[in-house]
Amino acid sequence: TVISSLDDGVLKLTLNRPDKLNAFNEDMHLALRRQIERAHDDSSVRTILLTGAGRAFCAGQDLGDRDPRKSDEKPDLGHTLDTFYNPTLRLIRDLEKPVVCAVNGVAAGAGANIAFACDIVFAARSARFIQAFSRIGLIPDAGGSWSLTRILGEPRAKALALLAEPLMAEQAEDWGLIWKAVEDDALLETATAVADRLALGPTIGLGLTKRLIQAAGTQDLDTHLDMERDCQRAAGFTNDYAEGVTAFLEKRPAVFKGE
Ligand code: LHQ
Repeated sequence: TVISSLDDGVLKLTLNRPDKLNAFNEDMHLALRRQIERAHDDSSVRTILLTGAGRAFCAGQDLGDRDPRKSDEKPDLGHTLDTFYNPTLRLIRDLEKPVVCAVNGVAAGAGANIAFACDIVFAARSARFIQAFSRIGLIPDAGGSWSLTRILGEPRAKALALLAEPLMAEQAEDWGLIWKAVEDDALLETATAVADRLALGPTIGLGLTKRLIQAAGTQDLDTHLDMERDCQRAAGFTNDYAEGVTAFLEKRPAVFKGE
């Protein structure tokens, strides 16, 4: 359900249930989580590139997986979030390596919000994002009610969530929800080039940068300046910093090893 390949430090993960528009069943949840855990543990992984097979990125939860009509008991969706979505969301945010997302087609429900949790998001011009939850009586999960509000502010977050209207890739770029909308046939090439570049970067410094930017929204400047000090201290101890400065002084490109 998830195709993985590791090339030159880029762990490419392709959600692969194309006839269900890559909707999540338990198998795909666990496969994706295993791969992100691997990225945490394996120093040869220096960047993740996440995309979808076929015409969609991801249609969110597989709504046919457990049909609520077929059970007498009401489903506990809080348990589903605790067991499947939230661990993955936390893993993506906590991974101190860049996660690039190439949204190749429609991203609906949790599928959209997983994309918004990634660090650098490209989308095909024809892709659309849908907060489909309100169509079926649910709330925006997978961090959506948090990230949409933080990125867009209440008026746009509320309209997207309450109306569940599709948001086209270009509009998502204009609103700052994603990094760039690109021509459909250039999507994978563009996202791969960026992932390749990041995988050759000073991984520890990039990871600390990600940590700082994520923390900035929730702490005051005083606390944050202390955190910058600590992170810069750690960055200054890396071999990549020594290499970066040496390469600059020698007027040659730096060769970072991610250590
Ligand atoms: C699907 C799905 C799908 C199954 C397309 N499931 N088959 C968390 C906690 C626990 C439970 C609940 O959920 C959550 C988080 C969530 O993500 S809730 C939101 C779940 N997602 C949705 O509500 C989106 C449902 N899908 C759609 O609205 C449309 O399929 C979109 C707008 C994504 C695409 O529309 P179209 O391009 O017109 O394609 P389609 O609707 O014809 O879909 C193609 C096939 O994929 C079709 O199957 P079929 O056998 O008829 O060819 C769909 O049934 C299947 N599919 N999404 N989520």
